Amino acid sequence: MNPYLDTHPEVAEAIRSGRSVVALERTIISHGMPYPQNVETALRVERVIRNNGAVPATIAVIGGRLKAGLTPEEIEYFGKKGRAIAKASRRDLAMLCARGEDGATTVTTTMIIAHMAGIRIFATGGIGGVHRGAQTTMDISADLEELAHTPVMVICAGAKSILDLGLTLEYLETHGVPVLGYQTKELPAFYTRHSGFGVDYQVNSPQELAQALKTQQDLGFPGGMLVTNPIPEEYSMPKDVIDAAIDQAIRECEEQGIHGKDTTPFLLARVAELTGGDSLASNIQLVLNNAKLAAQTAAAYCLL
Ligand code: PSU
Ligand code: MN
Repeated sequence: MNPYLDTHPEVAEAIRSGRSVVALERTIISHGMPYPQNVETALRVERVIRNNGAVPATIAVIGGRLKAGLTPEEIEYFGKKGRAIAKASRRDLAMLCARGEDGATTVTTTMIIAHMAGIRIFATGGIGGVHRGAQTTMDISADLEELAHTPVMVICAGAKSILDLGLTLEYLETHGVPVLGYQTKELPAFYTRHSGFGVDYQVNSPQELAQALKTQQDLGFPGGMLVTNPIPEEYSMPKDVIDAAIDQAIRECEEQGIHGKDTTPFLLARVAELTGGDSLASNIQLVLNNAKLAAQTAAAYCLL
């Protein structure tokens, strides 16, 4: 067992007894929404996981400890601190542990901690990818590299077109990460169901997803799988509204000279501000939708 890992007793017991567990990303609480809505949403996502037969393991770094599963008090603590808690990617984990600090995990670090704890399936909102203009900035999210190396299935709503979606797919192909579309052949773009890009395979049931994961593991492949689950039709946003907000946010990002680890949080916050409450409501709905599919897939995995 990793000396820096604290697995919540309920999560540890579920893993020991072969019950289904779903990991959740802390950024959903810290960086996506204001308090107290972030805490309410985090607890609601955990309830959806439970209602679909799995145990939730929300992941974070608290006081230099890698947490797989949080208590309601810890979720409250994180929600209150909000953006004051630093975004923690792979390169940050050793320093946070060494200094005993807090960190809000990204997709990358959630995958790392989930894998340490023995959790195979993880539900989130959107993943990082190849940024527009990466030809010169070399800004490519560590999420893609982690998907290539760490055997966790990530269930998301696709990627936002703050990224270059075409290059993101190319990168995943080069690194051998299968991109699966849940009941769709088209890569969803988070707020909208459409991107114009195709996925590698359409998969139609949680059972099929569970079988795909099991097979990849039986083959001894080291990496993960990316499942893209389109936002439910009734919550999807008009593509032109989102595209206009994203274009403006990217312009402002360039004008203000924002770069490095601050780029993604800046773009996400700006798009949310520009589109107001609509995008927040959509965001919550797609996370709930992904949590449900992840729990159903985890339950199906346990039966294999
Ligand atoms: N994209 C989204 N929502 C998110 C993120 C990206 O649509 O919440 C967050 C995730 O935590 C993701 C991280 O892992 O940003 C990627 O950051 P970067 O591009 O700096 O690697
Ligand atoms: Mn980056």
